[in-house]
Amino acid sequence: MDEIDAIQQAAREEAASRLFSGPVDFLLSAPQLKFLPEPAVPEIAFCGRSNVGKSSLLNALTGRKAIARASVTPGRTQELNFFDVGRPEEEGALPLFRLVDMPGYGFAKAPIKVVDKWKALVNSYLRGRQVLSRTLVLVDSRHGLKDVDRAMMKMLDEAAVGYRIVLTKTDKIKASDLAVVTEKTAAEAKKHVAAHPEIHLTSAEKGMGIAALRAAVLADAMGEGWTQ
Ligand SMILES: Nc1nc2c(ncn2[C@@H]2O[C@H](COP(=O)(O)OP(=O)(O)OP(=O)(O)O)[C@@H](O)[C@H]2O)c(=O)[nH]1
Ligand SMILES: [Mg+2]
Repeated sequence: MDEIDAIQQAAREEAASRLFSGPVDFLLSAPQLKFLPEPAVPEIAFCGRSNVGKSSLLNALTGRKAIARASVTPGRTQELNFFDVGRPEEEGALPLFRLVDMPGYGFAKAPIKVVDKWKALVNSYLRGRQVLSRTLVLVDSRHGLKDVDRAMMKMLDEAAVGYRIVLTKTDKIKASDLAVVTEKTAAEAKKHVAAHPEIHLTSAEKGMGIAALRAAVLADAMGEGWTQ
């Protein structure tokens, strides 16, 4: 990154940080597709295996401790939860965009029927939602990509939904191991047409990578294009 890039990046992060520290409000929780909000503003969805840290990352990005419910028990988030970001002053005005916390996949402990219901809800939303701008695919940095993640990435490729791969819980892994998993993940991302080539390294716990991801999410929500 040269000096001008670094200055531009700092300015983007500053703008994103200001926006995210402004109004962020829980809108609604949709247990079925028919309860989705009107598709009125861009949406950014968080997906990944159960317990990977989706709700915690949403909290970290918005600087709120518990706007999204996180838990040590996998299967905590069971519905599509919508959060409004950037609510204007005027009554009834639409927010700038929405973040969508989703149930995790690959969770074997809930009854199979329940897991199938979550899967159908998440997949139909991801495949069919017109206002979905981008998706974040979260991957535990200690485990790297698993087959369920690859299946999700393939589905997003086919649905032409652009996504960013976000490695989570980087505070729990040695720097040398993190470098290896990042490189492997980047090599796989290159083979997926809808994957952004950059791999985001984050810790919701320690704040690593959060400012940069905030700026990326804002750019995605505003429809700034990227290609491989
Ligand atoms: N050390 C560390 N722990 C984390 C981090 N992010 C999440 N966790 C922990 O991981 C557990 C799961 O976090 P959640 O945010 O609930 O995960 P989720 O992906 O939303 O889980 P489901 O809703 O069940 O799919 C919680 O105990 C969090 O405190 C992180 O960056 N570092
Ligand atoms: Mg959750």
